[in-house]
Amino acid sequence: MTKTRSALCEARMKYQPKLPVALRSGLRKVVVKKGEATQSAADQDRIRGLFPATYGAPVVTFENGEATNARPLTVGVVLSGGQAPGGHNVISGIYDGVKSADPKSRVLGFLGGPGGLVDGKFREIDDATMDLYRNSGGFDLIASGRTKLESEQQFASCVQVAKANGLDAIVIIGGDDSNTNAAVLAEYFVAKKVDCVVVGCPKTIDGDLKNKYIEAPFGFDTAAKTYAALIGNIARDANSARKYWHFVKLMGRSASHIGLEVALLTQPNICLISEEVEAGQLTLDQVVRAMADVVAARAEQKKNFGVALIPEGLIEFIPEIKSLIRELNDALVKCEKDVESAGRVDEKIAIVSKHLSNKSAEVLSSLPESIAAQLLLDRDPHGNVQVSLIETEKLLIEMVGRELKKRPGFKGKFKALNHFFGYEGRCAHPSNFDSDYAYSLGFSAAVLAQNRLTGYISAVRHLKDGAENWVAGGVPTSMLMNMERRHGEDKPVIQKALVDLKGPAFKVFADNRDRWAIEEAYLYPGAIQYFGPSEICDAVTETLRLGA
Ligand code: FBP
Repeated sequence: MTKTRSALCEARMKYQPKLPVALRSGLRKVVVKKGEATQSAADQDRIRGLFPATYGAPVVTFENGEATNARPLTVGVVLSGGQAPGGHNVISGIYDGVKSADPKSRVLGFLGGPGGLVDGKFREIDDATMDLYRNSGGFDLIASGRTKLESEQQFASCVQVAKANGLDAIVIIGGDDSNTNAAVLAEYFVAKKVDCVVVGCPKTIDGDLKNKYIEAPFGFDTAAKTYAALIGNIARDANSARKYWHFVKLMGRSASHIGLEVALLTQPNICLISEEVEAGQLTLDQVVRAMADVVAARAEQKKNFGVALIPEGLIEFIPEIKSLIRELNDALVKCEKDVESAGRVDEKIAIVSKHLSNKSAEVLSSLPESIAAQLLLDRDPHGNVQVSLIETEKLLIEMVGRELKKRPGFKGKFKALNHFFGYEGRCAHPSNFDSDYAYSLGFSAAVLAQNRLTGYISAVRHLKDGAENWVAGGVPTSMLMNMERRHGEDKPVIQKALVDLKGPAFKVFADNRDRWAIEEAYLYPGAIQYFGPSEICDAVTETLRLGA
């Protein structure tokens, strides 16, 4: 007979995630301590106006004490946006949390993301089902989706669903856009006097959902370590065969946190950091010339090989392309249908260019057709360019190749292979860190639910100090917000945390990259280890370790 589960799946189902001390005795032994009042990341007056009921609430932390409000809770759970390792552990944390308050508590998993909540489609999770998914990767227990909650009809349906199922709380597990959804829904429920709290949990492999209180989203640790394992293997192959350059695009929609973390773990010859490109106002040509300089310098030493990391979001950070995308977002709203119905890419470019400034129209037509076509593709439901579909790694190989041909002094060879690592890491078995952290976030969400704290996002702090020192609590989601232009309109959204160019992680990278460019200083981190010495199995990301 064939197996139904791998040996690792079997073993991971038995792993008991670690919790912060305050949560270890269950919800009946947790009380809430209120801290300082908060304000939004920017645009305070506008955000306060949009979130009158939930704006400015205090940060809360959880401590041991006798809870007087323990009762059976019915909690609805939604997995939203891109997959991230640890999603099932948030659900098991919520499940164990509410059951510790009262075994009659129920957890309903809404199917396929926020759309499942709107449509009232769910599966009730029981012990046997939950046990099968503990510490597993993926979101397949209930699946995810990217529906944006924005219409009155959608909100009214959520009210119906919450009332019909007696929901005490809805937990939305998601990234910046999904937690924005959660905050908007929380505000709507208060306005409509619906007795159901809405809380969020910070998820995204991109690593960009963080602030002073949310030190990292779950999933970043495992995804970065998975890519680092693959890139370490590629670096060793490059160093053995000594004939290929490997250009690797790494997922992470905007910020370059994944690229930076993976660079610290593997020490490649080149790693572009989008935030630095933007800060230096570099043009695409300047980026290409800098890459070609490294290829040429290595070729002088007869090293016609290397590894270059390219963050997925790079294209959006090159100033001229950033302005182009901003203009395109507005322009496409005006001529979407005509662009769609035009057959050839040059026709599409001609149509949209009528709505662009001369400069942006020029930039658009200067790009290879395949890239221009990708920039004209549909935005996701939140108005984001789908950067994972833009083949920046191929564009750069082509442009670096052309640049080297123009250099009479270049006597080396440039044979380059392209890779894109994204989906390879999003559903990996969560590392011990992500298993523990996601479980703790879920448990904290259950505490927020028990204490009727709506409009909050679950937060666990002091992450680099080991679970015994973690501090659990929550922060008002409005605290993370600012106004941004989406689909041609100003919208409240969670501000993305970009790589801090003055931070310690970037400094270590910047201090060492010239040496990494020329030497083969590669580190080979290998696959994530789940069993063995704690310094290997429980290691946090370099980003956290260095305090970035
Ligand atoms: P979230 O922000 O929803 O966590 O998604 C992250 C991400 O993995 C990005 O890194 C990537 O650009 C995007 O999702 C790809 O999503 P999709 O597969 O839906 O196109």
